[in-house]
Amino acid sequence: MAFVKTHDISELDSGTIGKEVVLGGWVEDLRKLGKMTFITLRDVSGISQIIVKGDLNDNLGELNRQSVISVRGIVQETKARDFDFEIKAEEIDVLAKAIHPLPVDPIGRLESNIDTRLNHRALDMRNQKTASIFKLRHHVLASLRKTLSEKKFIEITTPKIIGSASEGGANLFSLEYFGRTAYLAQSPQLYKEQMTIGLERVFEISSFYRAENSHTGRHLSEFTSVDIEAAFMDYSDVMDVLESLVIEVYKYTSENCKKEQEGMGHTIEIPSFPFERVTYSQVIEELKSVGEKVEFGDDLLDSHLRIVGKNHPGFYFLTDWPMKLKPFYIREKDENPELSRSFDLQYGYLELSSGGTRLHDPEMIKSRLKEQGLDPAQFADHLQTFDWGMPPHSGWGMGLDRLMTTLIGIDNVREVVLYPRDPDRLTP
Ligand code: AMO
Repeated sequence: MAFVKTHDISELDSGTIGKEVVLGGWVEDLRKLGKMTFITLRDVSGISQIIVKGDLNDNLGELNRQSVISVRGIVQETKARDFDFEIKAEEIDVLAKAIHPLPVDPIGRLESNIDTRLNHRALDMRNQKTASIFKLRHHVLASLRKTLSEKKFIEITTPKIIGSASEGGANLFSLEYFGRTAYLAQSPQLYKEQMTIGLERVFEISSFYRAENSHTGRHLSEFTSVDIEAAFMDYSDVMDVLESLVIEVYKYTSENCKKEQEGMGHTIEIPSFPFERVTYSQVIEELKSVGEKVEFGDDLLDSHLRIVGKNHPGFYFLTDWPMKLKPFYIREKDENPELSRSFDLQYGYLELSSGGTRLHDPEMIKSRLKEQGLDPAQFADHLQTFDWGMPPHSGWGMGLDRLMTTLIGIDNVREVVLYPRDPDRLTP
């Protein structure tokens, strides 16, 4: 049984004509014309036509769509429209048979709803639209890592099992940990801040966990966060980093992911920049001017953000939020301590990222913790690091899954996550 490939389909070129190759993949289509069989073979890189004359081997009669085969044969030119080359088969091995009916149609001719597709995600991945999304995601991650490395950020991996909350007490998943209670990390917030002591600029791309009972297209219980933290930077500096990172992701994928865009049926458009910077106070005035009952200090509801998103389409920063709406680690503005040095990056109504300048006076952090009903004693490990020469620092966290939806022009993060976890979904 030959199952080790000599080539991926995309590697066939004029130089391989007349040569013997071994390909492997899935039977996407199968047509018999007299004594000839025409197979469309798909592998991760593309499709090829296989021409089989007569019965090459005994089990070929049982061959059906989506079974896995390996083909040994000679590459030749083709007149068929959909293929660059074809293979004159000399040997075909059926490596695994697909059992029909399959729960979703991997060709996508029969559309399945998202729940059915997620319940059979591995098979859904043979659908070119789905596969293109995850290939794109791979390139997005590569682009983010490349740009952040060029900006001298060091990639770190912080613990996901933690002893106390990093973002305050709400939305924490707890678990039994050798007789104690532990939690799943909501973000790398405290660790990434601590790492600025030695590494100055750090980033992390990892899964984080929120026990939010939200049933929307943008909330998951397990999401991928891109986080940075940088010493000697203010919030406007890390906004610049974020803006150039987002623009670079769009440019990189628009140029390097042509096949993926074709597969998704979506063209990636590079957004205009610099992104607008709108203050929270400006937005409150905008909302009041259209009759919304909202005052300085109120959090912006989804309905508010939909109005604001219409006024500021595309990417924009929403800056200078009231301190009372911000987590304990965010620093106030010197000229107006009611306001914070903070921002969200918005895409229309969608919040993609939030961040800001951090407090770096431990006494201030303690009093902010108390104000927010949190116990400073629970944060002792973190607070002691501020006595070891903590530099002023700023950072942000961005939802990778949400960023992906903006690139693709869709509104459900479940499309871009392999096996999404939400209040209703824990399997597969
Ligand atoms: P925040 O809680 O705003 O900030 O989260 C940052 C970004 O993470 C994404 N996000 C989510 N994505 C999907 N499902 C969720 N349940 C979910 N929750 C958050 C969003 C959001 O903008 N420590 C701070 C960041 C910082 O200041 O560095 C934090 O976690 O895109």
